[in-house]
Amino acid sequence: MAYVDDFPTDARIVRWNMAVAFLALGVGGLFGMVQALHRTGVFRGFVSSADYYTVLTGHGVLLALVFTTFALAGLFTWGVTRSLDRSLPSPRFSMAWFSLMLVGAITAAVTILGGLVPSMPLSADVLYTFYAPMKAHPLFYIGLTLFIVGSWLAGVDWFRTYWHWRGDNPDERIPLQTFMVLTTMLMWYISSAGVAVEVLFFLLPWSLGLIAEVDPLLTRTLFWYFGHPVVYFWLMPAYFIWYTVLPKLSGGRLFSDPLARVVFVLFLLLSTPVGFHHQYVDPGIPEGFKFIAMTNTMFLLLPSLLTAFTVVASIEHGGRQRGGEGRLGWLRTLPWDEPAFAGCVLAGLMFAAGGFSGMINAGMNINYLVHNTLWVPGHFHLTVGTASALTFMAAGYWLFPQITGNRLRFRTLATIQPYLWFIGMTFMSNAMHRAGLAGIPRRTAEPQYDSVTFQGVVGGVSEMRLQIALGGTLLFVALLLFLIVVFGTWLGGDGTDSLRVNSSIPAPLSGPEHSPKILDNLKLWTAVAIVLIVLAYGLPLSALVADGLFAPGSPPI
Ligand code: HAS
Ligand code: HEM
Ligand code: CU
Repeated sequence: MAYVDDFPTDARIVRWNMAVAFLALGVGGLFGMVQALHRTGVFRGFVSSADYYTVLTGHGVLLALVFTTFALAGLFTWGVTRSLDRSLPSPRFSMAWFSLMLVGAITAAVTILGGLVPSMPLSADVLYTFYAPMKAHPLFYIGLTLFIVGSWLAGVDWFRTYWHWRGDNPDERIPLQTFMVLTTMLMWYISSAGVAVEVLFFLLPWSLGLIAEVDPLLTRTLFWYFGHPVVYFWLMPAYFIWYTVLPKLSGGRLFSDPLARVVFVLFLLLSTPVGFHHQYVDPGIPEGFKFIAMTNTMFLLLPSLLTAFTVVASIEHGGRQRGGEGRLGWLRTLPWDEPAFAGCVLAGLMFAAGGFSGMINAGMNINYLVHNTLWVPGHFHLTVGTASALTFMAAGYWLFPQITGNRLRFRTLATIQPYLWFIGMTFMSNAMHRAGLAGIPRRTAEPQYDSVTFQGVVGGVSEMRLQIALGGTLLFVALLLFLIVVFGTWLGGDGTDSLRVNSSIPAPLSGPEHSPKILDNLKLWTAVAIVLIVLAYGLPLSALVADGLFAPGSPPI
């Protein structure tokens, strides 16, 4: 039986969330290609340089916020119901949070894109980081608020399902997928409180004209308090797939369930007290607290390094189960023509590179070299733009047959798609990193460098820009292939093929019984997380507000 037969109402929630996610991905990806072409200096016909920032805001918001969160909501709904083997308690409540998120996302998107239509009084050219001093139309902040409240309610839905299950199973360990969902959501509640305060107490009243000024440094600090953990909100659903689905796709089992739990607990503890690593160049924040953030960031590498070990060990186990031998021979027996597998593994490979550029970002001194250059988009197109995005697409290949009851269509397109994405991203991200080292800024429609000539291109700035444009175009083509496959599967099938999907997930090699029960004590970990945040943020934040909540600047501590 496929998931859609066992959980028809939940399958609908999963389908709708995934569909919205992938539509946002399509539109956002188109904007991305426009940006990549515009920045060559040659292919500028699509938007004017003034409109570039509207498009860039649309790209960031639709991809980094809308696509990721809806994909997470789809995957987590599937994971909770599957692993607890029970439906979400109330379909109406589930539709309510989904609708709230959707209305919020559409409101924000319309406000941004309204900026492209001169006769519309809307605009929100504030980029996806939206801190002051840039100001958007109030509707943008209202849309964001609805969206975030919707995501909170989604978490309530998953927690409620878990509590019902707990009532029937008082002594059992939390199933791994649900454990991952709950820890991720706890981290989300703690961190998104920062952005909620920023929007509700400062940006929205300011945009409505209720207060005259805000402290830009305070809004930036509140944003980055949220802005680092949000990157793990994008990553943890990808890890959720790498830990619980990828081993099976490889032909084996998860190497260690306890290690996976440790990783998610570490993310809950350490994701938030690191936000200052986005503010190394901000004046008004004492160096010592930046240093603490750097140290915490280096500790935060640990869960990802543990993941690299556990996930690769699980894949190796799969390869050996399939008959692979020798030190590297197991690599050859892996199912490279299976799009869900290839997508996850290629995403993992790119993430290894993205992780290394992240370590470079995190060093306080070397950050001064790369900050605000194209190096940074190079970094995050490997992380959120591939580790998360390509994994969500790969999960789509595996899940759409299960949530629609239809066999995957256009298999050949699906098979080449992850490779095309990988090649496109190799061009784009590598060139972005190089361009950043050459000092080319990010977030500009007018990078002040020589315009492209087709002679003498190799080795210079022009070559990097061309590679970005070439990579961006390949990525967009890959995106179109993906959309054809998933929407073709959903809309083009007749629902008779569901039995062709083997959706079972085998037990891990080392199960939860090999770990202490304290790992499942979510209250304890949440309390420790809050203590760490108070230590990292207490003093600098109190100094920022000491001279008045709305006054710019701060006295020295
Ligand atoms: Fe980052 C800026 C530091 C991870 C996203 N980051 C950004 C921005 C975004 C972003 C969007 O310290 C820009 C924000 C803006 O607009 O200004 N980042 C880090 C560090 C990590 C890191 C230390 N970032 C992420 C993830 C993201 C993300 C994850 C999204 C999903 N980042 C920074 C810093 C900045 C920054 C500074 C500020 C820069 C500036 O100056 O503005 C670490 O978490 C990375 C750890 C990762 C690893 C890699 C482990 C490898 C694995 C691969 C396993 C392999 C497999 C394949 C499965 C250590 C897990 C197997 C294959 C076989 C064939 C077997
Ligand atoms: C920024 C291209 C996919 C997230 C950019 C920029 C380019 C670009 C050229 C830099 C613009 C600038 O700094 O002036 C593309 C292309 C894509 C793609 C061609 C694929 C078709 C993605 C995906 C995500 C993503 C899948 C996330 C899931 C972002 C974010 C920014 C960005 C957050 C920063 C926006 C800002 O600075 O405010 N993209 N991108 N992109 N991209 Fe992408
Ligand atoms: Cu960060």
